[in-house]
Amino acid sequence: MADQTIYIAGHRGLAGSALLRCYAQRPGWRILTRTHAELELRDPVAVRAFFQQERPTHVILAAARVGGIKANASSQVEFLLDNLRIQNNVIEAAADFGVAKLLFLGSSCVYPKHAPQPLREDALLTSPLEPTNEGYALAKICGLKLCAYYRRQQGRNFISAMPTNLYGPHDNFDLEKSHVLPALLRKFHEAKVSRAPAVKLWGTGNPRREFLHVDDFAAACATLMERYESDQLINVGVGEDVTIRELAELIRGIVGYAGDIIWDTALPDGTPRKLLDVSRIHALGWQARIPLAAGIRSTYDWFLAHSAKP
Ligand code: GFB
Repeated sequence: MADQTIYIAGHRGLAGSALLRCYAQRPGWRILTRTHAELELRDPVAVRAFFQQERPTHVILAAARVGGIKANASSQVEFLLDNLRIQNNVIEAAADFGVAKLLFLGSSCVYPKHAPQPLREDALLTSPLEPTNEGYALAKICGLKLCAYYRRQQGRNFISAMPTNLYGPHDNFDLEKSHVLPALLRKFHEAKVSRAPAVKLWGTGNPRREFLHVDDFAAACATLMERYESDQLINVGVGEDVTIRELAELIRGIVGYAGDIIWDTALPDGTPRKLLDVSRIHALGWQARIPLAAGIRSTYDWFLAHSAKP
């Protein structure tokens, strides 16, 4: 155990920083990280040189270009190209330099827009994708397929997990690029501070989403690194979802904002629902523990301590 080195790619992001916290508490692991300035994962030469020199035994690929519905829909070129480049470089180098196990992180948006709910792993590639994040989803599908092909063709122990919408500390709170949960925390907080009469949210509020705290997700990843060996992808979620309207009411209460909510229906709803079927990962003994309200409260505390500009 002592000579195992895990490379956490993307350790400054939402998922990567939680993985860093998780593995820092686990004995026997040497943790390897590189900032974006130190290692450009889109550069195949730099990635190969890094793997050749550092020789990680394990890899979790949490580095990706990510964003909410607006960023995804307006930058499909970058979401497709950057993610393909990052994952192709890291997965190929991991294979060529003898990595013992690699976990690739996908997303629940790999499933078709109108697949039956809850989304089972075998719904993959059964009908068209949601258009607002098609570029990102296609890149993630290529990544999970590449891992499966390496396993089948070369016997590599590469696996792929599909997380639902994640949230928690170190999330992106930029209103143009963020996902809904951090965006709403910031919008309600700023409206409370400025005593604004109303907050404008996007879409109808009717879509349903599932939210998993990123510390629960990191624990799931550690379970998969220990216990999951298959060319079949595996969902990581809570098993229950809420409407965006219910989420907004919950966050408004936690932040303590008394004003109104206006739904801007000119902005897109995205996929109507993406609740994951989590029976496969429950069978491995993992399940989500952090209740949504408690997770939002601690994320709001983190936001206040780190990014709030009153
Ligand atoms: O989290 P989100 O941006 O992405 O939006 P997706 C979820 C829902 O919240 C959509 C609504 O129905 C939005 O219209 N919403 C309401 C808002 N107000 C806001 C707001 O102020 N900001 C944001 N961002 N949304 C992403 C994908 O889809 O989910 C990615 O684009 C990825 O590919 C990620 O899979 C997990 O859940 O729709």
